[in-house]
Amino acid sequence: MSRRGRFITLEGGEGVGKTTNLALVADWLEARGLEVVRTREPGGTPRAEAIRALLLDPDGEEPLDDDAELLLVFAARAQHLARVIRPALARGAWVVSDRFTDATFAYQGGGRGIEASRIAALETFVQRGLEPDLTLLLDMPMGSAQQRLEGRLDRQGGERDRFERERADFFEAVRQAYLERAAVAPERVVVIDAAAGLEEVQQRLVECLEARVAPWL
Ligand code: Z5A
Repeated sequence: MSRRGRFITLEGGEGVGKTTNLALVADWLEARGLEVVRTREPGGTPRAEAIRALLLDPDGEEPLDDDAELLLVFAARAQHLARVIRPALARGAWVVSDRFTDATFAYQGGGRGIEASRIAALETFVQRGLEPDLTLLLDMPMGSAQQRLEGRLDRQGGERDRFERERADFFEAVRQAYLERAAVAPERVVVIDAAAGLEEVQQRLVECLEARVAPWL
């Protein structure tokens, strides 16, 4: 009987290096002969990416209601689970996702102030017990992450999305909510200090993969 693949997520506030380091994690797994699916949330399928566009579109005359935002996040997740994550895990592939439900507890819970019990109810409904095997939480003070983001916006251009337009206290609440999630689930969530230079952060990530993932292989 083939074994179910494993599910790894990268989490953290904006600009902490999730996208950059997802490549390192996926490459590390592929180098060990595993099939790896690289994906992201919100998104990961064409319909879920369409929902992502709705979520990130800056508010115009009609601001997006907080509950509507929460339901859209989970609608995208249901589609992503059905079309990408569950089939991949079932065939024995490993899935590495840039964000998953910890982001909902952090942004919609910590940032928007929605009660955790309402988010947990949707988590149960949509995920039916599926959760990541390992979550790498890249953590750094908000100001430094904002500077990285500014640097990228300066280099690549583009407008700030709906979330990037939020105020400093929103991002501080997001960071604290992430750290609280890590504190209650230390067996799943590993906090990585992401404030160091890229080389050092990646060395810490590799050490974590050696310690936590290598024993599963
Ligand atoms: N959202 C939500 O509200 N609820 C949910 O449930 C989910 C998501 C799943 C889009 O996510 C939004 O969706 C997000 C929350 C919301 N809000 N925002 N904003 P996203 O993941 O696509 O957005 P993001 O967090 O803004 O991603 P990002 O801007 O791509 O950041 P990142 O992936 O963490 O960082 P990066 O692109 O890898 O790195 C940023 C820059 O820093 C880049 O130039 C790198 O070269 C540089 N970098 C990276 N690491 C380092 C180090 N160590 N030193 C120096 N420079 C570095």
